[in-house]
Amino acid sequence: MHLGLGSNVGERLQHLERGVLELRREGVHASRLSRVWVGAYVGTGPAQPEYLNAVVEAHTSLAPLDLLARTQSVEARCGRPPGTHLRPRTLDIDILFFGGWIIRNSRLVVPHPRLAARRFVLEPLHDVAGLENPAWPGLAAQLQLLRKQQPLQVYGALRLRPEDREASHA
Ligand code: PH2
Ligand code: MG
Ligand code: MG
Repeated sequence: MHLGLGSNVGERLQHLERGVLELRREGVHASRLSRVWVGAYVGTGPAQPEYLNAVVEAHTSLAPLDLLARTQSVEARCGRPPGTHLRPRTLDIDILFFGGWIIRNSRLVVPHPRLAARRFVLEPLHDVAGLENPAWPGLAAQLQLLRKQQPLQVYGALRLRPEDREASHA
């Protein structure tokens, strides 16, 4: 499964790192970490500070809705109050893919419905996974297009000690 992490408030890199560690305490084990990317807020509404984004490839025995509940409790523990959807936040964790599953219910839609419109998702996803997923064909071509439209740069790496993770992108 693949999770997208984003932060645009406070110590952004630390929030992403804490997210990876807290996820593991919830039974969500990162096996690959993307590089950390930096770019302007993408979306409508009032302007927002610049984001750091990363993608984690992880394994878990949790069912999708249980995984969603755990990601939300990690967001809360990392300082994100409820009701900050579409607002600046210390930590956002989105379920991008759950293997090749297609899930649509009132609480969860997977693959993440906006992932193909966001370079800040596809670029780090490409770091950890390549872009071929049966649940969403055509992402490699889509990334080529977004590279001309949405500026994004490599910011650095998640500073997790080797014993803090099971494997890494590097
Ligand atoms: N998340 C959003 C909306 N816009 N823009 C960037 N650059 N990074 C994000 O993580 C992001 C966004 C909604 O969650
Ligand atoms: Mg999001
Ligand atoms: Mg979210």
